[in-house]
This record gives sequence, C-alpha cells and structure tokens, in this order.
Amino acid sequence: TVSIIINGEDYQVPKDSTILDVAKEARIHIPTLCHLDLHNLKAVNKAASCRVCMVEVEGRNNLAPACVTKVTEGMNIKTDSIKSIKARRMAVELLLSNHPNECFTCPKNLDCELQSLAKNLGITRIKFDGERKEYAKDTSSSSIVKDPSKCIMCRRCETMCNDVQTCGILSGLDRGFDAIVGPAFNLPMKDTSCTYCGQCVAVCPTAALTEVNATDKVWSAIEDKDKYVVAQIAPAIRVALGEEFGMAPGTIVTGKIATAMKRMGFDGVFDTDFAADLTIMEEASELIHRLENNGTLPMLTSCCPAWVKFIEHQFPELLDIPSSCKSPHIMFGAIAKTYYAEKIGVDPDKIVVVSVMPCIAKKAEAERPELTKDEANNVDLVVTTREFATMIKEAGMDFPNLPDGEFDKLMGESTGASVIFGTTGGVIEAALRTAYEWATGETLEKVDFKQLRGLDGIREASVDLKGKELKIGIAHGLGNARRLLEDIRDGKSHYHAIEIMACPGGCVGGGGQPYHHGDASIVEARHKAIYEEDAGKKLRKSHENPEIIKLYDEFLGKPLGHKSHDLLHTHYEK
Ligand code: HC0
Ligand code: SF4
Repeated sequence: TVSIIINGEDYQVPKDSTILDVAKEARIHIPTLCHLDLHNLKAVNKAASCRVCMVEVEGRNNLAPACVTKVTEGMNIKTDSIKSIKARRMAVELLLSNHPNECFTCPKNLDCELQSLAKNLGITRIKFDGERKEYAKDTSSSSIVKDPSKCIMCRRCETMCNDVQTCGILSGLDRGFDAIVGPAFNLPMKDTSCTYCGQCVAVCPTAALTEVNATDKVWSAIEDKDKYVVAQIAPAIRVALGEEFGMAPGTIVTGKIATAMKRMGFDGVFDTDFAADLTIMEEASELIHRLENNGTLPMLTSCCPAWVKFIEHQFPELLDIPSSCKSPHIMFGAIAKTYYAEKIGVDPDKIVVVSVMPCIAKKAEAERPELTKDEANNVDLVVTTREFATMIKEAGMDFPNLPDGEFDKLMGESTGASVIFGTTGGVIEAALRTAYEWATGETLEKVDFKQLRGLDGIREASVDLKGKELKIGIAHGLGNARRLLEDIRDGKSHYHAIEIMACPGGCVGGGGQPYHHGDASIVEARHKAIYEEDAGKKLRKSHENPEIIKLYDEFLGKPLGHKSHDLLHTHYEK
C-alpha cells in the first residue's frame, strides 16, 4: 500500500490503483464521462479523452485525469478545489459547444450522462458558441441508429465492441475536430459485420448510438381498427422493466406488465415464455435426435439473434452446428398467425405481432427472410424494454401501483423452465429438464441444475443421463463465444451441447434493457430474480405446460414433425 492524502484526509491505499478508484473506495465522488470500468468483463475504457475527472495533485503544474493517474507514495490530491471544478466545467462546456442543442427531443433525454453532468456542474448556458459538426444519421440498419453529431469521442462503444464483444466494428476515424467513431471507411452499419447486439448502445453516454424506435408504429397498429394486435413479452423484461419506474433492479413485475398491455389496448396479451416452452419441445427433441443418430455435435442453441449473426460473419464454416429452431419470439409469431388465428377466427393478415424484447438485435431478426413464412413476417414489430417503458409513461400509467393481471389463454401459460431463458445458462438448463426425462424415461425430481448457473463468462458442466454423460458448455458475451467456437473449429471441443448468449449476463443484460451504466450489480439482481420467478412457478418443465400439450394435440402433432418443420425451424447458409 501507499499513504496518500485526499482532500486533507490520510488514506492507505493499494499501490498501482488510480486516483479514481481510491476516491471511489473512500466515497469521494469525482465526476466522469468517458470512463467505463467493466471489471467483471475484464475491460476498462482508458481513453481519458473527456477531461472531466481532473483533480489537483500537489507539486504538479497541470491537473491530472483521475481515471488514469496512478497514486504514488505521499501524493496529496484535491478533488474539490475551485481549480479542478473550473477545469471540469470547461471540459463539459467545450463538449456542449459542439453538441446539438435538442435535449427535449433527444432519445436519451433524461438518460444522457452529458446532460446530467451539465446539470450537476451547474452549467446554465453554452459559453462557447462556435462551429458545430453535423453528420448524417446512419439509419441503414433495422436495429441501431448512429448519430455521429452526438458522439463525444469517449470511445466506450469501442471498448465494448472490441474488447468485450471482439467484433471490432467501431473505432476512431479521422483526427482533431473531424474525429468520429464509426465502422471502417465509415460504412453504413448494415454493411458491416455488426451483430446488432446493442452493447455499444448500452454503454453510449449520449444518443450517438440508440435503438431504432418502433413505438409510433405500435401505437398506430393499436389504433387501426382493422388490425388485431397481439403483444408478447420476453423472459428478461419482467425483472428489469420496474427500474424505469424507480423500482429496485430485480423486482418481478410480470403481472403488472399484463395489466399495462391490456390497458394500452392490445387485443391479445401474451408471454414469449409460452414460446420458450415450445422451443424446448423442439430443441430437446433435436438434441436427442442428434445424440441418437450420430448427428452433428455439439448442438448450439440458436435463440440469440446477435449470436447467430456473429457465427455467420465470423465462423461461417460452423453454420451446421446451431439448432435449427427459430427463436421463441419468432415461433410465437408463427403460431399466432396460424393456430391462434384459426382458433379465434381472425384473418392472419390482420394480426400484428408485437414483441417486447430486452434486445436490439431482435428488431433486425424479425426481418430475416429465413425466419418469415409466406412473405408475411412472423413478428411485425419489436420494441425494447426501454421503448415499452416509454409507452407506459405516454399512457400515463402509474406502473408500480398497477394491479397484477394475467396473460390471455392459448399462448399465455408458461413454466419455470421458460423463465430462465432470460439469463445465461437458462436455455440449456430448460432443455435438460425436458431432455433428461425424455432420454431416460424417468421423472426428474431435482429440476435445479445448479452446476449450469452463475455469471462466469465461460462455464462447463456435465450431466448424467443415467449412465450417459452429457457435456455442456455455456458462454455469454461474444468474446467468450469466440473462444468456445475456436475450440470447436480446431477440433478441441468435447461438448455435446452449448448455449451462447451475445450479451454479458444473457438477455437480462440485453442492449435494450434499462440503462445500467456499467453497474454489474444491476444485471446480477435481474439474474437472481429470474431464478426466483422460476422457483415460484407451479410447473417447472416445458413439456408440462398444458397449453403446449394442447398445441401439439390440436395442431402441431409431434416435435420435429411436418408442421413443426414448416413453422418452427429454419437453417442458415453462408
Ligand atoms: Fe431472450 Fe429469448 S430468452 S432471446 O434471451 O431464446 O431477447 O428475455 O425473448 O426469442 O424466450 C431476448 C430474453 C427472449 C427469444 C425467449 C430466447
Ligand atoms: Fe459492436 Fe454489438 Fe455495437 Fe454492433 S451492436 S457495433 S457488434 S457492440
């Protein structure tokens, strides 16, 4: 350790730490903007470009950026001197002088870190009114909007995309006043290998990167008397949406969501969890089929669209290993426009399926030709958790005090197995609860496969299928996925089944979830809540879902059957 003084007080602190880290430990707040410490993901943004965390160090002429300056023995630091406060204000004022003046119509209004910094530094006017850089927005993709005019060159997106996701899409282009962050040659996002994982969006402090907003389209569909609009919510929404209304991360709000959707005017209010149970019926069957027929192994789960794009771009030679199952929300759309339409006697062309997802990639996924049938999209519109929260606010609902409601019949029932889809390890655990019973013919008494759980980036476990060992691999975050895929490509992998989720934490950490500003404890709280919701469910295995049993009895026949093949499966080509 070393002895230092901060704001007149003595501290013993670990050698090699930064001023920012020791100040945080001592509960002294130094404002930051470009700083992003994802220590749980082993990534830190060291750009030190914003100059907001400047502090005085005795004996130095210039102020020091706290985020990259290491403490040394005897260092005397002042974080709250007038000089450092003035320097911080100046740094922010300079950023504001080259930033569009449109806070109240900005998608990040009240969620913007630059905006709150300006407020917290008491900035009430733009001091330097010089030339402003204006760039065209990139709206080429169906998932992400890039608005370089709002980029403050913090490089957080770059740290996320390169160091955590290993996709390397975003980097600094040009220099000086012309510098922006974007894809190489400033290509439109849709022409890059971007996976639309949205993790860059999750860490952007301003609105330089946001999701494509679909809320107006959803309202218009609801308004259209000719349309029959059904909504589904993803597993991970129920443990995160409350945050948008001041509730603690991990508060379970499933029933309130059903009520909110009904009050919004949706004609049918459903749960993607129903379709997750359906996915398990197909995916567990596929796994057993591959195991028993010398099929391609390992089988990889295929429900995460950013991960599917990742393997397409980065490992096209491995495209025969993902499961052929469409993702649950797409399966939901396919069943809504066939079985359900028939049951309720509504023309499928009039049905609009709206998915509420924690995910930005689901927007582009819904348009993939491999996943649509008869040219009618299975899913018509996708909104993120954040967009859905805005809709609730627009409708003026007091969300925390809404009564608990129920999802509608036919596609609203779900089991604990489907709930855990929302976090890393959950899909494979859900598949095992069913595959175990089907492969062994025995009842699984202990449904909790604790060996599959946790938040380590790569995990492995084996499960005993009555004398047959099944080796499971799990990865979340695309950098970790890359490591597993490299092993498979190089013939070093011994797994039978692998679950991959593109976002750190799985869907609970999705790019469309309420902003967590890099705070890992928020994603952890959501993760815990997912298992709580599972534990509280009467039914815990997908094949016990009575609505799923009915769906097979009345419509699909059997898993991997002809109708399933037609509606619920796909394949990806190079
Ligand atoms: Fe997920 Fe899904 S679990 S990808 O993580 O599989 O987005 O929450 O909706 O489709 O069910 C996201 C979450 C889903 C799908 C499901 C899967
Ligand atoms: Fe990179 Fe994901 Fe952002 Fe695409 S969406 S630029 S892959 S972080």
